[in-house]
Amino acid sequence: MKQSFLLIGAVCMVLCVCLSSCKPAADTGGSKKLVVGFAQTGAESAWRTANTQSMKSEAEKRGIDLKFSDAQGKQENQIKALRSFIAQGVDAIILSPIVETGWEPVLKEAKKAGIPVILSDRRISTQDDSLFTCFIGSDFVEEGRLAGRWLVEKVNGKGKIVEMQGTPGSAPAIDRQKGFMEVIKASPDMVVIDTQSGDFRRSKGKEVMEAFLKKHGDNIEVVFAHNDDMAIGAIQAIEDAGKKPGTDIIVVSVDAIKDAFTAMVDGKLNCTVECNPLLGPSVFDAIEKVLGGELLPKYSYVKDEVFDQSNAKDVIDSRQY
Ligand code: GYE
Repeated sequence: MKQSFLLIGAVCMVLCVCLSSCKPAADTGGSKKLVVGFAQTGAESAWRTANTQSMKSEAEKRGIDLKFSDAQGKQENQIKALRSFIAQGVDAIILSPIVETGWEPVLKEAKKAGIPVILSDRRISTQDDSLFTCFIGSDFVEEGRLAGRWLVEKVNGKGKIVEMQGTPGSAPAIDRQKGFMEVIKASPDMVVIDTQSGDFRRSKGKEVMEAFLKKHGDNIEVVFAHNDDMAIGAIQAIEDAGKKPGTDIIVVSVDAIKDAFTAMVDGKLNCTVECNPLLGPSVFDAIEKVLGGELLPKYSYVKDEVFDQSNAKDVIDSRQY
């Protein structure tokens, strides 16, 4: 009798410990759904559309209630979204920060509320790393280096370059420029003759390229665009000016979206450095682990590849975005 009481007691204890420590993440059995807020930057590029899609479909697959907010390119909208997620008491927050700075106050509020914040895609600049749980995305400095290395080899260390930057103050714009400059500086005959932001948008890329062509004319030998959408806009402007993109002007960019592969197969884009937007699976893995009490590495980087006209045809059909 005494023994069976002890046994029942032990079973109860195990059950209680499990019920109190197993967070809803492990609870896929249909009781409480995990609620996650996602503060997305906007819909500025094909990369972004693929990223949103990856997050949404992965949440659906896992039965997670995803509260999605599109900030339409404005940091103030992202901050508002974060405050609303905190007020709703979500289990976790995913933030793709538009710019690097200005996040401390709202992240302190999330920390105080005990809500883990996963930075996805873009990092922030802060002295206090405890304000976010972890970062998952690409190494943008390395992407800039890869673009630079490919270009130096292509033009034999000599070329007049115009640079099309992404959103001012954003991690990918800052870091891709940094990595690219680091590499080309070693070749004194590689010169960036002008630089402008095209905000990661196709239409802006076209406008900026039109202005570059007006100002510098035949002097432009290379376009380095911080993303494919701007490069594709630039390609249109180059064609409108009666020149051959990919031949008269070398075009290099980042992201490796499907349209970039089409442009490479058509001979209009020379090279793209991959930046994988399909972050849904790793971000939700991280969330489930964090809510289950696991410690994660602070920074996890996705591995990216370089594609150019020599291999574009072989891989175009296998591209997922
Ligand atoms: O390269 C660009 C998008 O943050 C990596 O944002 C992302 C960048 C991507 O708009 O196309």
